[in-house]
Amino acid sequence: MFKKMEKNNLNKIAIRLSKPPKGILAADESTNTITKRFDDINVPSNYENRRKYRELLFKTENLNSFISGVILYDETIRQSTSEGIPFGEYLNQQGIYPGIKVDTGAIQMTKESKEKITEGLDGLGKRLIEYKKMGAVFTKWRAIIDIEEDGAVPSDIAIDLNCSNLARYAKIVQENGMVPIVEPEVLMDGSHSIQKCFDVTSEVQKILFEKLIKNNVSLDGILLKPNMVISGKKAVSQASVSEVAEMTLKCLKKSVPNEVPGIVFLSGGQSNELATSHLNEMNKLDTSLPWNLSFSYGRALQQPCLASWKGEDKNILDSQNALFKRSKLNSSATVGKYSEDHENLKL
Ligand code: 5MM
Repeated sequence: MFKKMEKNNLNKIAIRLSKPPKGILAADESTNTITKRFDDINVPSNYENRRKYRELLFKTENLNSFISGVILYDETIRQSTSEGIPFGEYLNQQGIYPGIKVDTGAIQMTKESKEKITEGLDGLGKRLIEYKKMGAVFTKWRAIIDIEEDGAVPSDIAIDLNCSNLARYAKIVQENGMVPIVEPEVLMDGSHSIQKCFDVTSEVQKILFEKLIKNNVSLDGILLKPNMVISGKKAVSQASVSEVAEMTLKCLKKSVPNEVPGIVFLSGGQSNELATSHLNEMNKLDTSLPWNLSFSYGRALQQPCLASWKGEDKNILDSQNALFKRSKLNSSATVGKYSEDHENLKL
């Protein structure tokens, strides 16, 4: 009985997190990553500046109209607003689900290999108990799959090990009553074609779902966070918006079982506008998909916001307006109602 209730609860949360017109804000940059972002705007990456920046994001007025959940980093979930309200509690008060990144990062697979494997399974159960007490209801784990021209990368072993870890992670998270976001990211670095991205993404998702099923993960209590099927960043010929939308949907229909409640894309280094256009096109193309199709963007929501902030209090409102705008436009894209003209509208 308890198990059934728990399963229903996970399904409800996964649906609420991915249901249009809302999506997820990925604000789970590790200290290394946020330091790189702060370096770009000449802001020192210290504990207080990271806290201030996250506070700015979460206090954006009416963010909850477009954002269903926020993914936090370990340091961030332990921080509070300037009034002393812990971020997990603050987000819950706003009707936004707090989530937590629980992988501990990716390391080189072997000394000889250029490929990476994501770690973080040791002690995961114990960490989840603590995160749950801090208000987190969902989690995220990101595996990174690279593509190289020579065809040797990705190797079968890199796909296999990363998918096994994702499946083991998802099982532990569900056993602790939280929704796992499963993120197998096929990187868009390199000069490969969209067809190559399609082939690798399809293979990775096929193996991932085999492993999830073997590990008895309830597919109706997870969210998939995939890359879109897209040309490599350095490819001479770049696929059009409609090609990206068609090939991404073709890949997902082939690999993702209907029980999965939602698919929330990562932006992976696409421009803000393209990340929005691609999502919009997919939601326009097919209105009878078996899963919710939304976003869980990091850079494509935060880039303009960081650029306007520059670490100065006088810029907080402008910076929040920039986050509000990208959240609203991506929200429109979840229902196929975005148009490029909206980029110029005053919101
Ligand atoms: C926000 O960045 C996340 C954490 O990255 P690191 O562990 O490398 O610091 C990242 O996992 C993110 O949640 C996803 O890649 C989606 O972000 P983008 O920028 O690709 O939309």
